[in-house]
Amino acid sequence: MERTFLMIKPDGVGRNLIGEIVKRIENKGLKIVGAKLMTVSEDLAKTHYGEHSERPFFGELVDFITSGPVFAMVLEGENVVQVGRTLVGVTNPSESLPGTIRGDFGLTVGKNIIHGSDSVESAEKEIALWFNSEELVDYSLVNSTWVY
Ligand code: FUP
Repeated sequence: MERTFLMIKPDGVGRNLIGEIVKRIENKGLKIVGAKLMTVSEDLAKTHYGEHSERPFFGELVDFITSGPVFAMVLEGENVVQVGRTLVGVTNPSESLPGTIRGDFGLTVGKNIIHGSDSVESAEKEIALWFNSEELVDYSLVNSTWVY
């Protein structure tokens, strides 16, 4: 089964949006197989956003993501990378449609509430970067017959 990585950023955690976002994930029928509240080291932030290291906003991005706790999650489900991105919305919250997490709760690109892996390949890399294998739980949902 496909897996993806989602991370509620310091603005989402600081605005008490963990429950609201987890509710949307559960309502959609996705399975949370790992989750943790954590602070992000500068090293982890720089590795996670490595592809943006030459961009002018990189310093601010690293400062922001290390500024307070994040809520990191691994989700499992059919086509979950794409479904996760659909729930999250597009990068700029001002262009993200109502009904998406960024569209409903965000205003500026620098503080866009949540991260979601953008491909199966980056999901695999990000899960390995953020979670140890023993932090990921293998179990069945009660309603899995209906969801899958
Ligand atoms: P996304 O995959 O939607 O998170 O978007 P990107 O990987 O393109 O960008 C990663 C993060 O960089 C965004 F969440 C916010 C930040 N960013 C800016 O601050 N300014 C920009 O112009 C683009 C991205």
